This record gives sequence, C-alpha cells and structure tokens, in this order.
Amino acid sequence: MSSFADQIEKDVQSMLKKYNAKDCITKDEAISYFKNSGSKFPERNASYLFKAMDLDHDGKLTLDEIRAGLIKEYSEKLEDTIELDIDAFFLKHDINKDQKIHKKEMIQYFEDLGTQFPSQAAEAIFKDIDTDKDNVITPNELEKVNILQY
Ligand SMILES: [Ca+2]
Ligand SMILES: [Ca+2]
Ligand SMILES: [Ca+2]
Repeated sequence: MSSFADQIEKDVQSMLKKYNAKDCITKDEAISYFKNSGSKFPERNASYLFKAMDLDHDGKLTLDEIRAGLIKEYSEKLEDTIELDIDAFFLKHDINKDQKIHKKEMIQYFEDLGTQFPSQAAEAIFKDIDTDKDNVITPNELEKVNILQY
C-alpha cells in the first residue's frame, strides 16, 4: 500500500471516530457532530457534506463514499499546490515574462544568486526538466516533474 492510501485509510477512520460512527455516517450522526462542534447551522452543514459525498443519495456515507470524497479533496489540493509551485517557479526564473524559461534566463538567475558555476547549475536543471531538449522550459514540461526540489 502506498503512503497516500495509508493516509486516506487513516483519515477515513478518524472521520468515523469524529462523527462517532461505526461503518457508515448517517445524516443524524453528521448533524449531531456539527451541533457538538458548535456549528450555527448543523443541518445545513450536514446537507453540504452529504451533497458532496453521498454518491448514491441514500442518506448514509459508506466507507467507500468517504474514501472517494477524501481522495477527491486531496487531489484537488494537490493540483492547487502544483499550480502554485509552477507560478512561483516562473515568477522566479521567467525574467522577460514570455511564459518560457530560456537557458539564458536560468543562467542569469544563478549569476544573480552568486552561484559559482551558473551555467552548470542551469544545465543540471534543464537536463531534468527540458524533456524535448530545445533549451526552453515550458509550463507543460514543469507539470511533469516535481519542482519542489528546485
Ligand atoms: Ca450513500
Ligand atoms: Ca522567458
Ligand atoms: Ca523544452
């Protein structure tokens, strides 16, 4: 099992615990959870939750439904993070703002940083990211790598 799947299982279990439920969450359990947690609109909150997660509309959230809901939530967050990272990367390196990072720009960046070997540093990054080897990094190419390390 991957760590992602482990995390989802953990979250499913802690959600059941939170709602004081056994193997599925009923609407009543959700309402009383929101009541207990001090929500002003417990019923409305429960309705939102069920609208988002109760895929077969039977008024119960089964383990599979909770799982699917959590996975969706995670992947949306993940996508947001990746987009933010790509934006930040371009802000940092795309000096002439043409939405492409030319090798010159990357070298410039490392020169400004005072890196000892700016072209080698740029070269190393292009080797990883510039998959079509045209010496230009595009947003598409960035999407395919984990840029957190750069
Ligand atoms: Ca259901
Ligand atoms: Ca550019
Ligand atoms: Ca390229």
